[in-house]
Amino acid sequence: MKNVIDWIQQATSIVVLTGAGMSTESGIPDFRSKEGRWQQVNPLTVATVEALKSNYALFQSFYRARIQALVDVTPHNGYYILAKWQQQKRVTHIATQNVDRLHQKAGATHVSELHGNIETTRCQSCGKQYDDATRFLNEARCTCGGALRPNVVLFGEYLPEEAWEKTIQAIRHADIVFVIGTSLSVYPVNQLPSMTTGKLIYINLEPASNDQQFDATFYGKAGEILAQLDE
Ligand code: BV8
Ligand code: ZN
Repeated sequence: MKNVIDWIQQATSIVVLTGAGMSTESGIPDFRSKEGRWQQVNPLTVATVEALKSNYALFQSFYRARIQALVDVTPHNGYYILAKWQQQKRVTHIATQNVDRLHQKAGATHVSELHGNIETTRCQSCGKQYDDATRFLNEARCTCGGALRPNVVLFGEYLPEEAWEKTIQAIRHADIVFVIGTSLSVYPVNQLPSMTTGKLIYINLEPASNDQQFDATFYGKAGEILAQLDE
């Protein structure tokens, strides 16, 4: 712990990469833990373009429930610590696989949303963008008649290019990369940690199969460990 606090104090460019485990302390379940979403539902039946096309009602109800569950959710203290480090210019880049926008709600700016977000919507047919989810929740159809969908990256889809490129650049130039609350099982984000020449730090409730690459590992709750590091 003390070593890592020294590294943080000396660093000039810290990059943060988060996953669903960063949001469980705010009450949002993750995907692959015991209580994770993918224990109840097979992602291929709800989070693919094939799912959208073959069973739109199921696709819509899956995402509707997640959008509605976000209404009363607020960021926990760990999110505020990361936003503060960003304001202090210690953190130079935040990238997330989460679609919940909790980093932004805690005051972080310029967050690279590698898997998109669930608050905005687009048309699967014409690509028209809607800046909230109202029309997706109520009418489900675009003005063109096409099916609406959240602006998330479904399995089999490409990641948003700008967010991806910016994150790679930031990671290459980082002194420290924090990887927080992710099982590192989803490609291509799981390729990012190995791209740094800086120190690599992992904060997660449990070990991951590919965590030998880290210079320091903290197994526990992200909010609690970030509070200890923020001394
Ligand atoms: C792509 C948005 C190029 C939507 C998500 C076979 C078939 C089909 C596809 C593939 C295949 N094999 C490989 C693939 C590629 C696939 C992939 O990697 N699949 C894996 C799962 C096998 N990847 C893709 O399809 C990607 N695109 O490859 O494009 C391409 C294109 C065409 C053809 C070929 C190639 C796109 C992936 C994006 C998918 N969309 N999200 C939505 O949210 O509905 S990803 C999905 O996993 C989740 O949604 C989440 O965003 C993401 C990452 O998960 P994690 O964040 O890591 O969450 P997880 O639950 O796994 O882990 C949480 C961890 O936190 C746990 O370890 C837990 O212990 C810990 N934790 C819990 N609480 C705490 C905590 N830690 C600390 N503190 C706590 N309090
Ligand atoms: Zn349309």
